[in-house]
Amino acid sequence: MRVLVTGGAGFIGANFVHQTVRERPGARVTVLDALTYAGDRTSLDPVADQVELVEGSITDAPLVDRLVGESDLVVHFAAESHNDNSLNDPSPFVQTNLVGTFTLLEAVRRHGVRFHHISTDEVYGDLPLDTPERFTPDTPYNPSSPYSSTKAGSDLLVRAWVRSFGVRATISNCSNNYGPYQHIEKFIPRQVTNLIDGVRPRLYGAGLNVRDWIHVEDHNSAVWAIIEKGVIGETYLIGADGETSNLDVVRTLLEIFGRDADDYDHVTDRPGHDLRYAIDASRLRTELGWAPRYTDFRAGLAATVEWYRGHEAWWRGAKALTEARYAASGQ
Ligand code: NAD
Ligand code: TDX
Repeated sequence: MRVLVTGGAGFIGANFVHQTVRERPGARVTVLDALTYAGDRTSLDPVADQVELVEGSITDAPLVDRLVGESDLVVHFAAESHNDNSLNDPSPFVQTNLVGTFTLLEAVRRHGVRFHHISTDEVYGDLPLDTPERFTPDTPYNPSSPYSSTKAGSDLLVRAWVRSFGVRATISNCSNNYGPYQHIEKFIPRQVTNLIDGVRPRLYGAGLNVRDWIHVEDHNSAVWAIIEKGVIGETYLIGADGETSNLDVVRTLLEIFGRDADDYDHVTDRPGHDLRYAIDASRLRTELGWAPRYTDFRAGLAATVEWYRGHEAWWRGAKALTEARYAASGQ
């Protein structure tokens, strides 16, 4: 099977390519990635001789048409993915997340190619802190940020292309991922690399916001379950019952690093900061028989810390610039 992976030099996409090469020897993988600040070709080094990397944008219609025409399946990870960046400059989010997804949909429509769209639980907005309520595929869309609204728009484009044009597509909306190769602008790798540098972790606001953490390997095994067993036109929520407050994440990291439990700082909160995300993934478990393997969050965090300790060359070059950008926003 010829698989085109968009955004395969980013965090989740690169881990997806590694997992696919490892577990599906029959798959021939091509990556289409614009290698923005968030993409890194070295993330594909471990599989470089088994994967073709095409540097280019998903908004480049002729390039997309050619690559889609040579594929049996498109798995679409490429996106502008960081909420804080979307608050500073929404423009690339509209281009990549909306126009890029539209460009891919038109190509899979022309060529009749199977499409899987990777999306986020943030399309549903947020939940109160103190309820048992969780997101389901029936939760109304209510995105908060330029990032989540462009992801919501991209999901709706996929749904319309399925209904109006018969495109063979599925959608997954996943909760917060952690693991190797995540850009150090994101919460967990930012604090891990701060702690490696002896810098105190930085919590937005009071740190009470809750995220539903899932290991990236579990996200990607769920994506394959949907590709292989999912129903065309359906939306699947991916989550692993990992609800944790940001403060508790920081406390666990401090404990892993042998630092004092109060060794962190509160910084300026994110405007419009979503309070809580929580996924009900029962459909994925009951209908598709999927289950997560990384159920011990502390062990997963400790392994992630070890990965960043062992791969300083991968992240060091971006650290000063990333922190300078945060400093400009008081974060
Ligand atoms: P990332 O920012 O680490 O990687 C994005 C990749 O897309 C990068 O390699 C970048 O170079 C590439 N890219 C950006 N614009 C492009 C363009 N115009 N053309 C081609 N490539 C382009 O993001 P990630 O965290 O790996 O997220 C991947 C996908 O998963 C996104 O669609 C995101 O919305 C979704 N998602 C992420 C999370 C999470 O916790 N990180 C959770 C749920 C869903
Ligand atoms: O330094 C920080 N301090 C802090 O308290 C940073 C960078 C973040 N935070 C908070 C904000 C959030 O409550 O930590 C939480 C996680 O922040 P991010 O890593 O920026 O993730 P989030 O905004 O929740 O979005 C992530 O999960 C859903 C991904 O970036 C999205 O791509 C995905 O769709």
